[in-house]
Amino acid sequence: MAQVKLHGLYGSPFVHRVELVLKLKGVEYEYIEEDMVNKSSLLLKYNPIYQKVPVFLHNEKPIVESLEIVEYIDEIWKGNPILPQDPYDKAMARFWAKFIDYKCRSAIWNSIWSKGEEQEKAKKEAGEALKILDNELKDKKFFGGDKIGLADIVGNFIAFWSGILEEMSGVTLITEDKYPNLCRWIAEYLNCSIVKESLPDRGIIFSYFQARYQ
Ligand SMILES: N[C@@H](CCC(=O)N[C@@H](CS)C(=O)NCC(=O)O)C(=O)O
Repeated sequence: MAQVKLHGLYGSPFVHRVELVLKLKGVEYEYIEEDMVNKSSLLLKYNPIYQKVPVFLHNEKPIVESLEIVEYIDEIWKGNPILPQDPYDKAMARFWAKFIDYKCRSAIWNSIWSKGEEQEKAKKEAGEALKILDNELKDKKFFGGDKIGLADIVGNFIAFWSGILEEMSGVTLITEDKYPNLCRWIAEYLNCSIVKESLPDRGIIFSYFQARYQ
């Protein structure tokens, strides 16, 4: 039987991406919680370049970076595919996943954690990116169509972590009146039983960010 291990960190949206895909595909795995203050020698050995989690091991072979891991899992375990077969649709799915990861996530993050002029700039950037996502979802249940796909999994940050950060900081970004399709998507996504099962505890994440914010 294949040996599958995941080095992770409770509450990490990147780790959660991998856990969700493993659950969607019914792959059993061993989970190893890492301590970011005192990184294990195995984490440093498997991910010497970035020294970050998630680190995924398949028969002792390490793979790092959540997007690469998620695509690898999708190729190895074919059931419940998260990427379409058609090359064009696949390219589009990757495009939206990267747009969410690099544009939206960082703009939302900077809107919360920066101050003054920098914060205003980040909020404007986040607003524009979220509008694009809202438009993309106007005729779709999920970014992946009728079922969860790569961009939905990468969007976990918007669906779960953003709301916590907004509430904790008092910075409002995602509202029903501005982004009705995105809000509908958030509700659909969070309502999926497999997503609910694998998300961390909201209260714990809230307290963690609150302590960091003060
Ligand atoms: N681009 C990476 C980001 C992973 C990442 O930032 N992981 C954080 C935990 S949420 C981490 O390991 N941080 C440790 C550090 O920065 O030292 C991915 O997609 O996997």
